[in-house]
Amino acid sequence: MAASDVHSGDSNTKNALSVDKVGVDEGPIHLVEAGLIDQLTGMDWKVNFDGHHQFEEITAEDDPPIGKLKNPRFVSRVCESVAKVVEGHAKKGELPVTLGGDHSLAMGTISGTLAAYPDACVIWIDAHADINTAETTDSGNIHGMPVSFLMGLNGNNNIPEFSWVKPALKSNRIVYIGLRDVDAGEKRILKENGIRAFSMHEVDKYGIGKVVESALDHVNPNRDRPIHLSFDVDALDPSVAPSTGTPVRGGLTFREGHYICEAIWETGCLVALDLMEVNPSLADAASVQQTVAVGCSLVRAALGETLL
Ligand code: NNH
Ligand code: MN
Ligand code: MN
Ligand code: MN
Repeated sequence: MAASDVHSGDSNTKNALSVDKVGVDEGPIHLVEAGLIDQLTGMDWKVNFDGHHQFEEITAEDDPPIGKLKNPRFVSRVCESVAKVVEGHAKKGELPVTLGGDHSLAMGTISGTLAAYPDACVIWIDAHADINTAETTDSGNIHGMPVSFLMGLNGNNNIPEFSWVKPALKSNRIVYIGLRDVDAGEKRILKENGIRAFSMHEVDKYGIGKVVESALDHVNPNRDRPIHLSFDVDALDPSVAPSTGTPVRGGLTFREGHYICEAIWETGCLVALDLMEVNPSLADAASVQQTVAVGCSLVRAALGETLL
């Protein structure tokens, strides 16, 4: 098996401006402490663990909102450095696994993947579409916006702090599975750009097998394009993955989540993986342990662990 590269990062400050998300930076530490690296090594992966990327924090006074965007300089700086790290590993033929941290990091990871593999497609597993723009966002949380930056929907990214983000992701190269909490502005953006999304309604109606097949047919009809899988654990039902910042009921079952990972692995096209939004600070110890165990298990499934 080729080398995989595991690293973790987080783009949330612990300052007062981000109290709503404090703790998500602990997620990667828990995943690693639960033994993820050894588990992958046991599956015959040669794992290069980069360690937990540390970033110089920018204080709240030095990072006031830009428009509605919270912690914009810090988030941008972290994502830009993650983009370089992912690009570097991908160009060496390694498979970067990024543990978050909040989902704004995908702005970095997907930028890195597309720099190494310009024809890559993205499979985004989430309760949310994360495609708000600087204009449509209500929360100002950049983790609700990474796709809009990757697609160049913010007036061609004319917010200077984010000008490094190349609008490299085309609307027909991303597909969503698991959506059930999509803001009104996001619904409009999805429609206007003709972006294919399989909500929980389609999962119920067709079953996960058919949904994954249709999603792949859309972004990767010949199964020859590199795939970046960005998995937000809040796609899973809160009964399966409770320790996350914005749980939404009616989510994917344990098996549906794993099936997605297994089916994408089976294509042989996976080139990068994100596991995001594990937040150990938001629940009791048993819920944290359960969520961390599911997170590790999803990563193993996406990297080829078989049931038989
Ligand atoms: N749509 C909301 C926002 O933009 C919530 C996004 N929250 C997420 N996304 N956890 O995955 O703030
Ligand atoms: Mn790395
Ligand atoms: Mn997300
Ligand atoms: Mn989400």
